[in-house]
Amino acid sequence: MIRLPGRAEWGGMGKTLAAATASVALLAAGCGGDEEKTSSGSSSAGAADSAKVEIAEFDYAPKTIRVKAGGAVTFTNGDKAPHTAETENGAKGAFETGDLGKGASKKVTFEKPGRYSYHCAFHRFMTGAVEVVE
Ligand SMILES: [Cu+2]
Repeated sequence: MIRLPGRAEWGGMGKTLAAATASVALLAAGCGGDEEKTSSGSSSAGAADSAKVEIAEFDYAPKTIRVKAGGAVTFTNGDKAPHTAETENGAKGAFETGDLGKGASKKVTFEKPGRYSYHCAFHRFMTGAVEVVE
């Protein structure tokens, strides 16, 4: 009979711990959802009709660029090394700038909303994304 309260106490603690873990998980899930809502909500308002991506030191800046549907992104290479910006073969909304030498630029128009991940054909570690919003 003396052990019973002890057991009950442990049971209670277990429950508390489980509840705490559950609420942490909920909190994390809630945060992710909110963040996504916030970013997509503010994205269309902040998106421009045209945007620029500068290529320098084997990187795209900014890494993710946002434009309105029907808008254009101009890719300009500031490196001595040639670069491209292109999607995977067969990707939805595929595009490619072709080889860009130093100082060269290419304007790409995006008609359909979506996220277009791209990379450099010569340097696969160079990656970026264009987000096209309504
Ligand atoms: Cu490159």
